[in-house]
Amino acid sequence: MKLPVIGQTSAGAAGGGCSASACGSSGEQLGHLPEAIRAKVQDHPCYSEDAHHFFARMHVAVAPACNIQCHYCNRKYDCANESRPGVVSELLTPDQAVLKTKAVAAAIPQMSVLGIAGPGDPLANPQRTFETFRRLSAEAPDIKLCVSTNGLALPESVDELARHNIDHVTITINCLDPAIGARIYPWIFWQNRRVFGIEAARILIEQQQKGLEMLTARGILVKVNSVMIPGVNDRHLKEVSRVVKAKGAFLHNVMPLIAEAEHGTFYGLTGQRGPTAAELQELQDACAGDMNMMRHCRQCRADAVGLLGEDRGEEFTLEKIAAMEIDYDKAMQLRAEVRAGITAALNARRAEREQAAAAPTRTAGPAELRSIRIAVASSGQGLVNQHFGHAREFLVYEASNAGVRFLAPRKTDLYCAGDDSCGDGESALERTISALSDCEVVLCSKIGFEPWGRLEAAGIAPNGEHAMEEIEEACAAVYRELAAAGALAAPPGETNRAA
Ligand code: CLF
Ligand code: SF4
Repeated sequence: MKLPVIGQTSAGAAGGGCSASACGSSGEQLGHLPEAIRAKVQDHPCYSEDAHHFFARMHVAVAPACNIQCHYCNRKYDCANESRPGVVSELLTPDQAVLKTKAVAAAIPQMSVLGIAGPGDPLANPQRTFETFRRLSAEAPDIKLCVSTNGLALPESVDELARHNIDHVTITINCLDPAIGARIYPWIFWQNRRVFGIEAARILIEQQQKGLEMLTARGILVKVNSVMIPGVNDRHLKEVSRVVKAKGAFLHNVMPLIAEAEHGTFYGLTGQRGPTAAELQELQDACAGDMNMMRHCRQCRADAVGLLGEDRGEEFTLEKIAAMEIDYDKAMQLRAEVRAGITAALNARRAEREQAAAAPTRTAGPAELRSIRIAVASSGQGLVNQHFGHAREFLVYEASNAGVRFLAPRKTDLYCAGDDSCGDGESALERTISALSDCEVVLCSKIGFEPWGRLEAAGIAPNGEHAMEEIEEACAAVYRELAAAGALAAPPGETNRAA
C-alpha cells in the first residue's frame, strides 16, 4: 500500500500559502493555487519546498548600507535578517553583479532566482539595488527577481519594485508590538535623524505593515521572515503569523536567532540564546495553524550561489568570471531546456501526489503506531543520493501512519573531507550524532564501517538500501518496514503525533 505524502499546502490553508509549504512542506500541492501564482512559485527554491531540491538561487551583494540596527546584527557582517550571521560577502557594483549573474546563469542552468539580500538592506541602497534589477530584467528576463528587506523604506519603494517585475519580496517582521520591538531594534534612521526605542520600533512596524499591504494589493508575493528570539518575541510570533496572513502574506519563515559572542552582536555579547530545534519546530507548528510555514530555509549568505544548502560562490569570484568564455545565446537555450525538463518532472510528481491525497490510504498497521524521525543525506533532486560522510546537512522528515512530512534541515560538520585522514572526522561524527539524536534512521547512499557502528550504538539505524530513491518514498518505505517488523508500537499513553 502506498504511503501518501502529507502536503501542508492544503486547499484550506492555501489562502496565504507561503510556499512554505511552498516554502516548506513536503509533498506540497500547488494545484489549488491560481495559475498566475502557481507559475510564480513553482520554480522558486524558497517559495516551494519541492522546487528547492532542483532549482538554485543566487544572491548578489550590492547593498552595503542599512537604515536600522538589529540587536542580532554586527555591521561587519551580512544582514542577519536573511543571512547567517558571521559571514562577509564581497561587495559588488551593479555592473559586476550583472556580469556575475549572467556567468552563473550560464554555468548553472537550473538557477531560477536572483535575490538581493544584503549585506545591508537592499532598499536602503535604492540606486544600486534598482540599477541591478533594471539591467537584469532587460538582459536576463528568464530569471525571477527577489528582494529581502527590513521594511523601513518599503512603502516608498513599492512602485519601483513593481516597475521592475519583482514578484517576490521578503519582509523581516519580528513583532507588531513596539514594546517588543524596542528590545530588538535599538534605533532606526528615519527622515534624516536617528530615532530610538519604542518610537523607532513603532515607525518600523508601521512601515512594514504598510509595505506588506501595498505589495499584496499589487499582487506581489510576500514572504515574511521572523527571527525567533526566546524570551523576547517567541510568544508573540503566532500573532504575527495570524496578522500577516490576514494581510495576504504568502509564506511565513520563522528562523532561529543565531547569537554567538564571537559575532560581536548585542545579543551575542549579552548571552541571549537562540531557540532549540524543538522550540523552533513547536513554534512553526503553532503558527502553521494560521498559515503555511517555510521550513527549508538555510539562512544563506548575501552572496550565496547554488541550491539552498550549498554554496558555490567560490566558483564565481570576479577573477574567475573574467577568465570564463561564455556563449550566452547557447546558455539561454540550454537554460530553457533544462528548466522545462525539471518543471515537467516536478509537475508530474505533484500531480501524482495530488491524486494520492485525493484518495488517501493508510500505511499498513493501526493508527496508534508512533511516528518516527528520519534523517536523509541528499545532494539535491529530491533523492537519497549522498554519502553519509559527504553530508554537510541532513534533511529531517517525520514519518507516521498518516504520511511523511519535512521538518527541517540540520546542519552538521563534514565527517569525511575526501582524503584519507578524514580530518576532524571523529569530533565531527560526534556532533552529527548529537544533531540527529531525535532521529531513529539515517538514509544515505553509502556509509562507512566506523560511522555505521557509532550510529547504531547511539540508537540511530543507518540505512543505505534506499539509495537513489525519492526521499518521501524512501521514508515511507522505511516506515512500512518498521511497522511490519512490529517496531512502531506506541508506548502506552503516546499517540501518533502526525496522525
Ligand atoms: Fe534569496 Fe530570500 Fe529571495 Fe530566497 S533566500 S532573497 S527568498 S532567493 Fe531563501 Fe535563503 Fe532562507 Fe532567504 S533559503 S535565507 S528564505
Ligand atoms: Fe543588520 Fe539587516 Fe538588521 Fe540592517 S536590517 S541591522 S543589515 S540585520
